[in-house]
Amino acid sequence: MKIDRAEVIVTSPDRNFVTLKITTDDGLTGLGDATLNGRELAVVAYLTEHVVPLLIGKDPHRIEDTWQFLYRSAYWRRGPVTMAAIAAVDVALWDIKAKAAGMPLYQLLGGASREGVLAYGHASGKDIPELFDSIRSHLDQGYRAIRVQTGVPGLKSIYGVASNAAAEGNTGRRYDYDPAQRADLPVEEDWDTRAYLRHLPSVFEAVRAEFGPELPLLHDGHHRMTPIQAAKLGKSLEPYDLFWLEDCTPAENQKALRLVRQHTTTPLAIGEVFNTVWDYQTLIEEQLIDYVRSAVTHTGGISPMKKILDYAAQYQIRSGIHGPTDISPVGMAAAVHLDLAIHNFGIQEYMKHGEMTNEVFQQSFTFNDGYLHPGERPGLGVDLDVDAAGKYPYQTAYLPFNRLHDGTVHDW
Ligand code: EZ4
Ligand code: CO
Repeated sequence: MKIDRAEVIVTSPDRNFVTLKITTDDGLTGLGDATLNGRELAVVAYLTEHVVPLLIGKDPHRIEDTWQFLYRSAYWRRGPVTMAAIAAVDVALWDIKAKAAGMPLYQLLGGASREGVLAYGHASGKDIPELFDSIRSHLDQGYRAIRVQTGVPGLKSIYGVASNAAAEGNTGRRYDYDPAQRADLPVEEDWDTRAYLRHLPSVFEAVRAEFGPELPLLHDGHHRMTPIQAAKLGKSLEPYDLFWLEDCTPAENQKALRLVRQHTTTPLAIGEVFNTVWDYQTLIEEQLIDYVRSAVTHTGGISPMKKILDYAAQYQIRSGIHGPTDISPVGMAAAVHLDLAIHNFGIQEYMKHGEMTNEVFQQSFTFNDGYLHPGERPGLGVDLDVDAAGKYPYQTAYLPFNRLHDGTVHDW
């Protein structure tokens, strides 16, 4: 079997997605997600200009060799653009191999280690009543684990709070709230860490009082704190028994987590912006985190994710694979197959995609009673309708950014 062609499909149903489709000479197709939110076209160029020409005529079964060749022959290693491009190839080749074997992909990764994959959803509100409504609506949808984000008094617009998100871009053009933040320029939000640190414990106190001690609750700090601020937050949230506190610091400085860890037993999750095992080396070896947050889509695909998670397992660190809506259904399916197969599964982030996205990507994975399952179709179990994709052309999309009240740019 040989790779006959590889196409890069860009589409924007609800939001932008970049998909690699590899077709073999005997007609098998494989899909890989290459979506890098806000920098989509950089990955498109990397794939079409530099990767696709190298794939034609190659044996699609040689997944590891292809991965090593793309990683090492580039000379310029790592980085989100490179690793998203390699991930798309890796996942598409796993899709082809599993279809050739006539098995769902998780069977090739060792088979099921569980019946289903516990997923968490994103509840949010600008204030406590709105947050409670959102939690109730998630519970009604079947979610059994919930991420909690709220507005902070004094701040206009804040990460993770749907109804509070900036409705106006910097262009003067008005946008209805677009969860994909498709905008011609980045939207400016405001931030004040001290106000956030004062407010958040009272939110979790209210949520525990209303919803009881059992429900797993998560929170995302979105890289905004210094190590000592993160330590303080972890400590002040201990009475509310979080499942995890995510991205408490910008974790490029892995050693900073030593300080956080010394001060709190709140479990820590890090890594959605990481792209190789090297980003985790100190965090895993020194057991400074509890959950690995990488996305299959941004970390070079299923092959390296399996290695990172096997390494983490030696230290009793579990998976918490990134799964916001900017991971396409193809990237989600890859994550869910891996989640089902590995022993050290922790939890899977899952926000439902919109109707237009589901029209473009037909999926076999299911969400029932709080658990995801990849389904039993051979391969990943996702098809892409090229005609439907063509109806939704790419739209410029920048992520928002933060400024402090004195105008200083801050981590978003
Ligand atoms: O902000 O994927 O935990 N989830 C997250 C996400 C990220 C987006 C950025 O593209 O932090 O919502
Ligand atoms: Co996050």
